[in-house]
Amino acid sequence: MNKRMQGFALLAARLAALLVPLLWVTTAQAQQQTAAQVNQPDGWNADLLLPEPQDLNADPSILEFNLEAVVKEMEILPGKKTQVWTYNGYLPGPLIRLKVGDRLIVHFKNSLPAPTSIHWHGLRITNAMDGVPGFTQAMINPGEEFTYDYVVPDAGTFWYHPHVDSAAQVGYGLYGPMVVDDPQAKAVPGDELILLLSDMSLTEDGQLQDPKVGGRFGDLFGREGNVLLVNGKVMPTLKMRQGKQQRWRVINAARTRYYTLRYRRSPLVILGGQAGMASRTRTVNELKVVPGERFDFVFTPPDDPGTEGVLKWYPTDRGYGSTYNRLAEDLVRMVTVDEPAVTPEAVPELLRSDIAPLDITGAKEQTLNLTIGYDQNDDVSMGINGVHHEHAVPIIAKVGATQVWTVRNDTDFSHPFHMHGFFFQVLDPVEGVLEWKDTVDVPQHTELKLAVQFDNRPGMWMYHCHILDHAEVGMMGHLHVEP
Ligand SMILES: [Cu+2]
Repeated sequence: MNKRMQGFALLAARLAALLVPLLWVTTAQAQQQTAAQVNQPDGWNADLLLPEPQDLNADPSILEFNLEAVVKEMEILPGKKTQVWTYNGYLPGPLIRLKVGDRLIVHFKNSLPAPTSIHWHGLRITNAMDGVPGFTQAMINPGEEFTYDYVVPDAGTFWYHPHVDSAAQVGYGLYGPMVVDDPQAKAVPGDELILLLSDMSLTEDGQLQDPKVGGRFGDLFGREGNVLLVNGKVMPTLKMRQGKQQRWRVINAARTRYYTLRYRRSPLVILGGQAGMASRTRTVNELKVVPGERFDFVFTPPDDPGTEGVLKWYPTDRGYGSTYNRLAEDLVRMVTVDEPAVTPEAVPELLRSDIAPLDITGAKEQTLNLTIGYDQNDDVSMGINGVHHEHAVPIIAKVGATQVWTVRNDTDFSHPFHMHGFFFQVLDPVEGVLEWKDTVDVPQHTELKLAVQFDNRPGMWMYHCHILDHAEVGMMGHLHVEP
């Protein structure tokens, strides 16, 4: 081979070295499947599945079942026995799954050593079914029964829990998820995964901690459990495939704990959550979920095949001392199976067109100051406009009226504001996305304006801080909707 030929051969070899991987990459891309073409990995959600109740009613539009609140011994910490307060012996309680317009009949029995009730968080149901003893029903004493019977008017992710001694009872394990589907809702990619987040305060030997532990400081700061649970488990495993989307419905059922969720800063496409879908999607890399709040979003697994990670709880600034000296804590073991990555499907941007801003022309205005003080015994006493809920004078609203509530928080702690029975719109919403909510965070030293229209469900309704320790020491008010 002469010198010139050698030169050609070298050039050809270099070109080939450049082109072959290029061609290979192009072919590999052409061969990559889309998320729609593959299933989730086998047993992907096995560790996170929630039990569903046994339907006693043959009518497909009625779900009727027995629900018993009962103490059950469980192993939360390895090798330790805990007397958990449960619904039907499950932690969390059974998943209630309905369609818009379905009727729910729950034959509830209290087999606990204390009185209780069930509040159906976020549902726009009749006042008599709202589960607040002294206002909407009588207390359900140990051994007594009560039937909850109502029609579910709205789609969304909801949950249920006691409205009696709630900081203690929710802390002991009484909560369960509810999902109401709308068959007309916009189709979005992703297989559904319900993640009910909670925490529990346990002693080293696995006993439930005294719900008033920490005394005055516990009341003020709110009590965060030392054991983090996802669907009642410590560090469950989730399997996923890179690029194969999952639709997560996250519910914060903790008494006090705020959750900041992120996973390698991968985008979370928020669909809404509380009262079904929002008007359109918005995308975040990090999501704050406050007590009582729910989010519905599309998660795209970002990890390489055959690798593992951990979904963590990150400290959230909810006021004085809430992030100081605190580290991230583990929530879910995230296993990406060793199967080729797939190309994610597109998520539609517009989700629903039936939400318009409420007309607030001439709406009556109310100002609610969330307040913290001390009583004559020097115990923490919280309230609204300086009034403890035991002395609260109801806000009055006529059926059909629209009001604008300014919720002002001049305290050093954030307060998640929850209204029973009605949805509101936050005026000046995040990124202009319109959605219906029943729970929203009011960070320390800020205020929010909410518009709410009172439809024809008269009665006495509660609104309160969903840090349950705060509600217990008075941060709750009453709303009387008059016919
Ligand atoms: Cu609060």
